Amino acid sequence: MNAHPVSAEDIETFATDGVVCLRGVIGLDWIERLLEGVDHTLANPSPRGRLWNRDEQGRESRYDSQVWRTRPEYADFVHESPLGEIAGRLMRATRSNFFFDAMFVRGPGTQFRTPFHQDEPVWSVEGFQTVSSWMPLVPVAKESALEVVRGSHLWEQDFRQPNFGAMTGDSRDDVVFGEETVPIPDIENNRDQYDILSWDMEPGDVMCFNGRTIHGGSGNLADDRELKVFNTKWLGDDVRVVFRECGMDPDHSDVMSEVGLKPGDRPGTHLYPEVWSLHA
Ligand SMILES: O=C(O)CCC(=O)C(=O)O
Repeated sequence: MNAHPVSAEDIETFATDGVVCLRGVIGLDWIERLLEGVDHTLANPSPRGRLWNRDEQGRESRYDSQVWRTRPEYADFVHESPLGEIAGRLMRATRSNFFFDAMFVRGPGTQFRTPFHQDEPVWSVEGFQTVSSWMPLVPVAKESALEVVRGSHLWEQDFRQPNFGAMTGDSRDDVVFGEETVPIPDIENNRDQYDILSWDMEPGDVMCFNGRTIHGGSGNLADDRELKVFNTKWLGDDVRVVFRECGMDPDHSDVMSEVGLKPGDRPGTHLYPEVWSLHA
């Protein structure tokens, strides 16, 4: 048994592939509490709640974020679950700060898939040591799970990311890259040219990926399957605040400024708490 919740092999896989799927690292008591939280949030969306998609049959894909500041089960999970340490060790960081949460909920049979994209280029921070931990709260089949392009976190080209503001119709999410930027490759229509990974996952499993790893998908659900995902995002030593002219998703520039964080600062304060430290 490992002394730590991740093995040396997991850490190496995360470094080379930009993703690792960890099995059974989150206790089912956490999953039960988070499911209660998600049901509550669905009925009472936060100001960051969005409808991502509603298809002709009325099947919906919903998103919410920063819910950890609305209910204790989420806040407890951020502070007390093993994920802060898991992320810190995967990043080979000396400390791990919580960044934000994102929940993704799709009704039974929903086909809608998230377009392939990278996260870090649209965040209000920049840096290589980041972890996005995609954690299904219900069983999900490989063909309906999030997909990632193996090794894409190491690609040096900066890409024009899809504008999720256009998808939600909400200008607060707008990120509009200049026409001079290089569009992200059309992975969906050229799948055989990419090394795409996804896994059958059970509650308790977590897919951890670098914020620069290209990812997309989910959806494509069987008629009797819904999908509820709670994702937490984590930051390591080299991450700094940045306010991007193209826009940010989610845009934290106002709340960061309110607590005195400015470009170049390492994220901290009660908004981005340090949850794990190698030397603690
Ligand atoms: O689950 C999804 O549909 C999208 C997930 C995603 O983009 C993320 O976790 O950053």
